[in-house]
Amino acid sequence: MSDTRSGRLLTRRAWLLGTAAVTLGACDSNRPRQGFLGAMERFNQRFQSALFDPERLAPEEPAEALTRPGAFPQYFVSERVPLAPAGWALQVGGLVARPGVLSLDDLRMMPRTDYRIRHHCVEGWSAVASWHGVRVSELAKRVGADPQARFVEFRSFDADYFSSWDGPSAFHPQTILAYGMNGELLPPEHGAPLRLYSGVKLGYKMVKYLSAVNFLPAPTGGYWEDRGYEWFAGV
Ligand SMILES: Nc1nc2c(c(=O)[nH]1)N[C@H]1C(S)=C(S)[C@@H](COP(=O)(O)O)O[C@H]1N2
Ligand SMILES: [Mo]
Repeated sequence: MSDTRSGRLLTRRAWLLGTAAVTLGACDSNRPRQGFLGAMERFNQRFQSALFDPERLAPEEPAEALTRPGAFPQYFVSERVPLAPAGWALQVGGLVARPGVLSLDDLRMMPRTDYRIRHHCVEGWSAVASWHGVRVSELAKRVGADPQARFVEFRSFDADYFSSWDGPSAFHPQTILAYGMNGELLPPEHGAPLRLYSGVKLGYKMVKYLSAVNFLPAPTGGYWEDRGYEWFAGV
């Protein structure tokens, strides 16, 4: 999704939401958290969390299914491709025994996970790429995340884009901090130097251009989530 098109997107999403959407004004994106729709959203979140199976894997796609180079859509809320600040490192904090910063090399020395899966954007498109990186669960181990930290927040240097996740989805074996795409270094258009990727969430939950990961006792919303989009957003 791109910010300039959010009005149209919310309208389209409003149709998808059906009657509940009547109160979801495209220009009044804070409303959905209140009243009836807010209650529905909380019910829906609990329902989806309860149904979530942490063992279920998104299917691997065959090599032939790869979206051809250049055809994988690119989204960022900034006007131009966000470029990592000089001396970039990932800040890790929250309820952890060892807060601090990790360089890309630190992350690349950790166990690597690879997969080729399908991406699902709420706008209706999908595409296939292979991704590699380090599991969020590995990062949690490395920094000594407290079991009380049942949520993980991912922040970026792309404007104020961020998202917070439920623990079971964040610690799923297919949820990674990706530094590679299609066998190469992650390109700037797709979130360099580091992005979140996963088989269990819709596109907007997978924060690109990561700057920080925080292990938290409560959720903090997100860029699109705060504009009326579903918080759980499982695929
Ligand atoms: N920082 C940041 N992360 C983001 C977005 C964004 O605008 N900024 N867009 C999200 C959306 S809506 C999707 S579908 C995917 C798109 O990833 P891609 O650009 O690699 O296709 O990134 C997600 N992560
Ligand atoms: Mo998206």
